[in-house]
Amino acid sequence: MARHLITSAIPYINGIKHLGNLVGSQLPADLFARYQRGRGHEVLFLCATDEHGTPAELAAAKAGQPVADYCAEMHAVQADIAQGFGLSFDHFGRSSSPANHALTQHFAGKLAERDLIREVSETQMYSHADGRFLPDRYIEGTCPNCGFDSARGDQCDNCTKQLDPVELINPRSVISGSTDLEMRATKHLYLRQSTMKDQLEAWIDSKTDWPVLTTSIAKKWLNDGDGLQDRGITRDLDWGIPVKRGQEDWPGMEGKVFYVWFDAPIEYIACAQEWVEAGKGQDWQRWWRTDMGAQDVTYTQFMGKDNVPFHTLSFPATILGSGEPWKLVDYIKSFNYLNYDGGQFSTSRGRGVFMDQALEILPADYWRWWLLSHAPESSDAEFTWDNFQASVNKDLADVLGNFVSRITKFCRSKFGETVPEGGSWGAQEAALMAELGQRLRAYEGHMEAMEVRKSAQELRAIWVAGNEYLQSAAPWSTFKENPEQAAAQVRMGLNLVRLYAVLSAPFIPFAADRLLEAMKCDDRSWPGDMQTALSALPVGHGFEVPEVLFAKITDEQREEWQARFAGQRS
Ligand code: B3M
Ligand code: ZN
Repeated sequence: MARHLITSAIPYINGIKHLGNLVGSQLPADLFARYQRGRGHEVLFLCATDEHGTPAELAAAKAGQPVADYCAEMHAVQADIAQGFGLSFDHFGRSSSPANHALTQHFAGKLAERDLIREVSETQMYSHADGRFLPDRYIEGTCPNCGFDSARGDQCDNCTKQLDPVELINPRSVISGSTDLEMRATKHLYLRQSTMKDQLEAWIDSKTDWPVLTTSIAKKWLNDGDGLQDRGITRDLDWGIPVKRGQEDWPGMEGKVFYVWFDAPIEYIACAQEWVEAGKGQDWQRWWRTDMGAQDVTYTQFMGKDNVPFHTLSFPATILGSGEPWKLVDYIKSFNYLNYDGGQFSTSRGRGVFMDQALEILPADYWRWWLLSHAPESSDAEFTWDNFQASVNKDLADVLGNFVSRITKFCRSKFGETVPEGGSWGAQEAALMAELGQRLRAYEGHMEAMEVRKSAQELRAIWVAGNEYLQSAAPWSTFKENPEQAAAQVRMGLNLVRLYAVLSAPFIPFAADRLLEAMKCDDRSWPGDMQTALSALPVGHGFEVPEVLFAKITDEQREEWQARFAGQRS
């Protein structure tokens, strides 16, 4: 049994995420976690809300709430929606947890001991109109790298470059819009990641199996211009983790907090501690400390491409720099963007479908299937309502749903709701099993490699094979001359339903549960040998015809939703 530590990028607390966010991290991470559990491996799958920094402060101010209250409320909202989507986190933590406070301060202390932090007296943007410093997202302007006119102080969303607010051209305050800004003196801590450049580069270079999307972004920031830059890891904000060296105060840093991107990845570790504190598990060190059991853990991270620099450079610099035996990531699966109906999803403009709205109109599995089978892996992808309707109706309703309905209903009408006796399997069944065996190995290969789209295609081909078998075996015709043989064919069909439930569960877990329930079976064991896997439901085993598994999306629905989600979420 292998051990898999899996983390998804932790979503910002500032509101409900859209489907583009979902498919870029949490959903594929869930697919992988469910698959590895299905294979019988030990999995710890962690996610959390990212509660610090300017996104949290700005959103709380907009909601007119104290930021701590806002975060507590939104955490519960996000946890609930995650559950609605079947995201099977072992724990959904909070980056504002006491565990993360302590651990973040611990890392800062270790880095300081090892001379990897320097204090810098610098000037920062101060807004007269707002009476405060404007770090990160409190400031917007034109990107000095690509010219995008709404780059934020900490990062350009267009070209992913990590920025410093003072680098922006034509800067303005996000709070008041004021351009009456002044450079004022303040003191901050910098992580000396430039001194770790060679070490980080050697590490990235050793990851020859990583997606090019991941390594190319890392290499770009390692080698572009003057190479890897030291990063400011503190901010003049009220909300966040107070700057300390371990448990000691840090002279000159009073009233300052750590930068959100310093503490957010540390939450991956703290989340495992929260998981233990919540009574859900024991021994978090076994997953995170290579001196305490984590040496045989495989650690995989999932994220959108804009998060890659922090995970390939800054966080590894923190971990390696500490000199302590923390587990480093083994594989980073990153994603491009999902666009929405001819434009971009936009949280600020309410454009696109958000997670709560998606669940209001259709069951989670419809979304899971479309999103995963169209995951933006090799390039950006686009959601359109036509495409969504076509995929759901064809793949889920016509192929899988129709198969299940035909075979179970036919059995009920001729043999009753039990697996029928008689006849035996011949050449046709042997050919089907050979094809399924081959396709299954391909499916496993793609899932292991986290090739999400290819996995979906293979799964669909597995469903199609069953449909084609049913079509050509045609038990409804066979029955007239040879009811015994028809019984054998029906036995195959019913066992395929169980097999499909097991294989499809990582993609469409709710439908899989309903199928197993209808087949009155809790045997979820992953198939090895096909003959055995397709004999799990023996002669005489009772079942029930399930309710319609997937309803088709009508043209009226499609048009209504397209209009409804064109913009302006209230
Ligand atoms: N919250 C950005 C995002 O949601 C950020 C990820 C943190 S991962 C440690 O895209
Ligand atoms: Zn840019």
